[in-house]
Amino acid sequence: MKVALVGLLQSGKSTILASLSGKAIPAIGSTSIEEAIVPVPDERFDLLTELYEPKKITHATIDCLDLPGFNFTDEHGRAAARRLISQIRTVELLVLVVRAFENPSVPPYRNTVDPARDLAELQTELLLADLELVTTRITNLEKQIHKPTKTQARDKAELDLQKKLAESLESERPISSAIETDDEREMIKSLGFLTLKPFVVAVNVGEDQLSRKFDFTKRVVDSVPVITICAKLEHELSQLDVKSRTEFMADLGITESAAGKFVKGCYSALGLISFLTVASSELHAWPVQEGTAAVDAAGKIHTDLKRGFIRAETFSYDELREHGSEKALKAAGKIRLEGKEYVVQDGDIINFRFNV
Ligand SMILES: Nc1nc2c(ncn2[C@@H]2O[C@H](COP(=O)(O)OP(=O)(O)OP(=O)(O)O)[C@@H](O)[C@H]2O)c(=O)[nH]1
Ligand SMILES: [Mg+2]
Repeated sequence: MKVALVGLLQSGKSTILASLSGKAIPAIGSTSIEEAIVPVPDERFDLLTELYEPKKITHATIDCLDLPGFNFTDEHGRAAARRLISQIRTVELLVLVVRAFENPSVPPYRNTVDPARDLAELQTELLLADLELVTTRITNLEKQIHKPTKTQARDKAELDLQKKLAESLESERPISSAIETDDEREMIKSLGFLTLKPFVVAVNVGEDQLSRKFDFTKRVVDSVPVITICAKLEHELSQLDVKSRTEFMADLGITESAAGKFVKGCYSALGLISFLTVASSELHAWPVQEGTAAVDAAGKIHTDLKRGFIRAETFSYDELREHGSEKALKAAGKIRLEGKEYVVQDGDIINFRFNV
């Protein structure tokens, strides 16, 4: 899964990512896109490791792009931002990072710290970037439809759709709100519209604002996850050993790590859940779309498992914890043999039986 951290100048993107990935923070003013892998923390791994003593543990991972901050206050900055934006059209999810922290040594964007305004500006710029793409596409299609090509009917349909999208963007509504059918979605899939992508808002708060709540209802709908992270603090925490970190977090009243919040936000925006396997002495977490059938989940692991799928031997993590061991679960009749169509649930522990 690929996500991009985008935000205005010095909103704390690189510090957030460094605290999640352990990678060093790139120098301020860096103009290149950095990439870092964030391991997905899974609290279920602790008990499973204790019970199964796996030789290998494989976390799911999120591939994160860290973009240089956008600066829309002058032409040079706008051009640079446009170039960067064109490079993130293939990511699946955007994390919009906005600054809420005060720091006298880091001058704020447009001279004041205002996360709601910054979020609005970011969203408007994403809309404008999409509008530019739609406009170009309309110009091309208008020429194209006069040629008697095989795709003429399709091109005409797409032209109508692009005009509808232009209208939506011009009235400041994202493409996601204008798409009505799967067919429409399919028609524009390859263009990578930014305002069609799911997104998460990450508010970078100061050390003294850890429990501050933000209301962005005018800018985002309820289903958009809003997470708050204190990048500076989290980065300091990430440098500590596990014991000191746990103590420190307890002292500060932090109940969930930044990585936990970040990953939950991304999974929720993308509609992902994870199932687990403990086969061949390897503990492995697998992210899948909510609603995935067992046979397709098997295919995530290997095509052979999908092709030769017989049954999914399944139990839930919660029941395992409750009963204490797989043996006790078996005795209680809690291990199910599910078929191809079974809808995989978050925390299912699955052993696929297959035959090829
Ligand atoms: N006080 C405080 N300072 C922070 C926080 N997060 C980031 N900073 C500081 O803000 C500056 C910018 O942080 P970065 O993480 O480099 O921000 P960025 O968004 O990656 O910056 P660009 O890529 O240059 O746009 C650094 O000096 C950080 O130390 C925070 O939560 N609190
Ligand atoms: Mg940066």
